Amino acid sequence: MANNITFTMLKPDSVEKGNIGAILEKITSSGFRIVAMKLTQLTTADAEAFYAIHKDRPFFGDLVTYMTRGPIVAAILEKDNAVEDFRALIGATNPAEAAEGTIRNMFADSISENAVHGSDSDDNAAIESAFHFSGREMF
Ligand code: IDP
Ligand code: MG
Repeated sequence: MANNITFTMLKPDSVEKGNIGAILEKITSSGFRIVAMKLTQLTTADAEAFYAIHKDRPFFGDLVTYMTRGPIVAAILEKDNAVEDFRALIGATNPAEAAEGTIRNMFADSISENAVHGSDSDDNAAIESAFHFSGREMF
């Protein structure tokens, strides 16, 4: 797939805190076009599959509990160099290390509850987009 799409989730803490609008504004004003978007909730099986790469990490159980405890906003975003530019926009996994003005710096509370997901490669952007959306939900 071309290097112009990435996949994001506004995680349950962002929805709970009423930050959907503010985070989407930051994303679109940074030049990302919304290709697909929905409010949805992960099942335990969904979260375990989505984060399967982390299944042996000590935080895996807490991660699945966190990611399934309430609705999320899932979206596909388009921009040149989307994966790398979006990772720069969200900042480091640990918000304490995220640069000033990044989404995690502004909206995240901790390394575990860090507001947003961003794909880490073009391959994963394609896999994660297909996990959440059918072709007819993409515009
Ligand atoms: P990323 O979201 O920045 O790509 P990953 O290392 O892929 O970070 O981890 C996936 C998610 O798992 C993180 O966004 C965070 O919610 C959680 N996580 C990562 N590392 C830790 C940790 O050390 N403690 C608790 N939760 C963590
Ligand atoms: Mg990751």
